[in-house]
This record gives sequence, structure tokens and C-alpha cells, in this order.
Amino acid sequence: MLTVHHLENSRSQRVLWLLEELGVEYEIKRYERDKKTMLAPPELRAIHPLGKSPVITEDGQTIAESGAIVEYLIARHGKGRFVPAAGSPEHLRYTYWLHYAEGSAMPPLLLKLVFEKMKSGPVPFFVKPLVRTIADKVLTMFVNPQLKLHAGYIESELGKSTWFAGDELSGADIQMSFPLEAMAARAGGEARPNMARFLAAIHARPGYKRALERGGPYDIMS
Ligand SMILES: N[C@@H](CCC(=O)N[C@@H](CS)C(=O)NCC(=O)O)C(=O)O
Repeated sequence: MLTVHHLENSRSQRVLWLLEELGVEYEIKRYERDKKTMLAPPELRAIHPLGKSPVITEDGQTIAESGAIVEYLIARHGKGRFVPAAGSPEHLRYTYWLHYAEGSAMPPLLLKLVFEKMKSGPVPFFVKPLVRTIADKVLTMFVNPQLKLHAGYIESELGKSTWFAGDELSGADIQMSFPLEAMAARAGGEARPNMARFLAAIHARPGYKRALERGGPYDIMS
């Protein structure tokens, strides 16, 4: 049996979605975030040393890192679906977006979350103005312009085809769903028509809805 080690409100939601699209049987082991730190509980480190989600286990193997999980699941259970033909231009785009999601899109989104939280974080009152000033400076000088750059790029790329790697839904779309949802929550992504179209299309898929029902509450942190 394939097990998804599923942390609430996290990237592992997209693994559940992929499994629903693939029609593979799986079980979910749930983990809750620490209410204060929002980190995963220590039990997840017993599954993988980093204790991050998603992690899956199947046939005695433990696989972490969502891009690697998407590739593994599609290779093992896809029967040729959700991946463009090897050697095609679409396959190159597939590989690109599969890596871009965590390698390029997520870092500025994470910085946005951290610096916004820093502004309202618990610090002694006399350093609060300084902390706010520094956080605002990093946000306006670096993070927000980077997010604008990425959002503009994604918006224009999504104008070229229905999905990220062409006109068929692929693992690249599943991998890109999390940064797009985070952009909608943190960086005004929903105001961009192609990104909004993509989000509406994935949210309408029966597999996505089933994954939500099985995964439980899913609220991208803003
Ligand atoms: N690049 C990794 C990121 C994994 C990651 O940071 N997951 C978050 C959930 S969205 C997590 O486990 N956070 C809790 C923690 O760091 O303790 C992946 O895509 O799998």
C-alpha cells in the first residue's frame, strides 16, 4: 500500500491530487503543524530526516521532495499519462516547470511569508519599528519585485497553451499548482487572467475535489 505522509495545509495536497488523477489506491497518515511555529511535528522525522511534507512510502521505499514524488508516481503508475512524449518540445517544458516550481517560484513566495510574518511577530516593543522598517525594505526592494517578475512570466507562459507543458494536463501542472495557489494568496496572482483561468480549471477537476475531501482542510498560508 502506498502511504502519503500528509501535513495539513501543505504541498502534500498536490500529491493527493496526482494520486486521484492516476486512480491509485493510497492511505493517508496525517500530521498537524505546531500551532506556534507552524513546523511539522517531530514524528515526521521518523519517516524522513528532514521531517518535511510531502513524503511517500511504497514497497519499503521512502520518497521525499514533491518534484521527485511526482516523477516517481507518474513513472510507476502513470501508464504513459501525465507526461509528454520523451524527446518532444512539450517534454522539455514539462521538465522545466517541474523544477521551476520549487527551484524558482517558491523561494520568493517563502520570503514574502517570512518577512510579512516578521512585521507582526513577537519582538520587544522598542525594536518593533526597526524590525518593521527592515522587513518593509526587504519586501519592497527585493521580494515584491521578484514576485512581480515571476508572476508576469508565468502569466505570459500560460497564455501560450492550456497547460504548462502544452494542451494536456501533466505532472508539471500538478507541481505548479502550489506556487500558483500561494501567489493567489500572497501576491495578487488571481488578478492575472491566465493564472486565474488555470486555478479555476484545476479546482473544477473531480480529482482535485476528491483530494481535498480526503486531505481535509487546505488553506494556503497568506
Ligand atoms: N521542496 C520541498 C519543500 C518541502 C516543505 O518545505 N514542506 C513544508 C510544507 S508546505 C513543510 O514540511 N513545512 C513544515 C516544516 O518545515 O517543518 C518539497 O517540494 O517537497
